Amino acid sequence: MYAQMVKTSGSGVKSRSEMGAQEQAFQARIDAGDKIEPRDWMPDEYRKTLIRQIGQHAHSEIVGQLPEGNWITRAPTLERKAILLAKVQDEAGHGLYLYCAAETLGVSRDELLTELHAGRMKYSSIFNYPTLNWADIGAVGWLVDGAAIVNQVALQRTSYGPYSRAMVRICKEESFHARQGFVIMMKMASGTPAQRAMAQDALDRLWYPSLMMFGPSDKDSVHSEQSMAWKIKVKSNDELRQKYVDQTIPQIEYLGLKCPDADIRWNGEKGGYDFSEPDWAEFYEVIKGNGPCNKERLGARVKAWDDGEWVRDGLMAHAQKKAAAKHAAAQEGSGNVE
Ligand code: FAQ
Repeated sequence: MYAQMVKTSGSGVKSRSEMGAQEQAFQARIDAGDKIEPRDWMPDEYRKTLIRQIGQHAHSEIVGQLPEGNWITRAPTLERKAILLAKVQDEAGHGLYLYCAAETLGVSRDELLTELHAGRMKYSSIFNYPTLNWADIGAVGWLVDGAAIVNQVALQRTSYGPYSRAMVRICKEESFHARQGFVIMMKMASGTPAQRAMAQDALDRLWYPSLMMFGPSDKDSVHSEQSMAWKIKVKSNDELRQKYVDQTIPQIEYLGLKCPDADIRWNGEKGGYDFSEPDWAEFYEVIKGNGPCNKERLGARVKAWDDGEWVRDGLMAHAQKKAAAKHAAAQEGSGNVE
C-alpha cells in the first residue's frame, strides 16, 4: 500500500512520416509556438501525458503543505507564524489552479485524488523527507521552492494554455515563498553557533533531495524526449538541475554555509558548476513508496479526505436542495405543474 508506482510508459517519438494528417497539423502548431487549448484536437498521448504531469504537480502542491504545516503551531514568532500560514495556504491555491487545469483535459479532481490515495499517482519525492527543526522550514522555502521556481519558470512556456497560465501566477507566489525561506536561513546562519549548526544541518539533509526534484538524469528520463517534442517540457531535467545548482551555490556562500557536495567546482569552460549526482537508488526507492515519510504523508492525505466526507456530503445536499427549489420556482412561474 501507499507505493508510488515507478511504472512508466515512454515509447519513443514518432517521425513525421509515421504521423497521420491530424497529428502532423498538431505538431506543426506546436513547432510554431501556438498554445493548445482545451477544445482543440490533441493526440490521446499528449492528453494523457498532461493529465499525468499536471495531476502529479497538483498532488505535490497539496502533499507539500504537510511538512511545513507541521510547523505552523511551532513558529518562533507571531510574524513568522502569519507568513508560514500564508505560504501554506498559497500551496493549497496552487493545487486548486492545477487541478482545474487538469479538469480541462476531461478528468475530474475526484478521479485524480482517488489515484493519489490508492498510491497509483505520484507526487514530488521531496515531500517524503521530514522537517525536523525550524531551520528546515527556511531550507524548504529557499531550496524546495527555489527548485520548484526553476522548473516552473520554464513551464510558463509549456504548450498547453491552461497549464502555462497557471504557472505564471504560481511563479509570482513562489518567489515570495523562496524569499521568506532565505530570510529564515539568513537569520539562522548569522545567529548563535547552535542556530548556525541547525542551518548547516538543514542544508546537508535537503541538498541532494532538492536536486532529485528535477527528475532522473536525461539519459534515464522516460518521458522527456516525447514531452520536449510536444513542448510540454521546454527544458530537460539536467538543464534545469544545472541552472538550479548555478543559482544556489552563490547563495550558500552568501550565507557562509558549506555545500555538502565536496566535489563542487566552477567549470569555466561550460560556464557552470560541476557537481555530484544525487543517489539515484535512493530516489527510486522514495518514488516507489519507501522514503522516510511516504506512509505518513499519504496517510495524512487519506485521513483528511475521509474526515472531510461529511462536509462534502453536506455541501452536495445543500446544492441539490437549492437546485430543486430553483427548478420548482421556475416551473411555478411558467405555470407548468408536473
Ligand atoms: N518525484 O521521465 P521522467 C513544489 C517520476 S512543486 C516523484 O523524467 P517527467 C511547490 C516521473 O513522474 C514540485 N516522481 O518524468 C511546493 C516518471 O514517473 P511516471 C512538483 C518523479 O514527468 C514547494 C518517472 O519518474 N513539481 O514543490 C520525480 O518527464 C513547497 C520518470 O521521470 C512538478 O511536478 C520526482 N522528483 O519529468 C509545494 C513540476 N521526478 O509518471 C509545497 C511539473 C521524476 O511515468 C511546498 N513536473 N519522477 O510514473 C515536471 O516538470 C516533470 O514531471 C518532472 C519529471 C521534471 C518532475
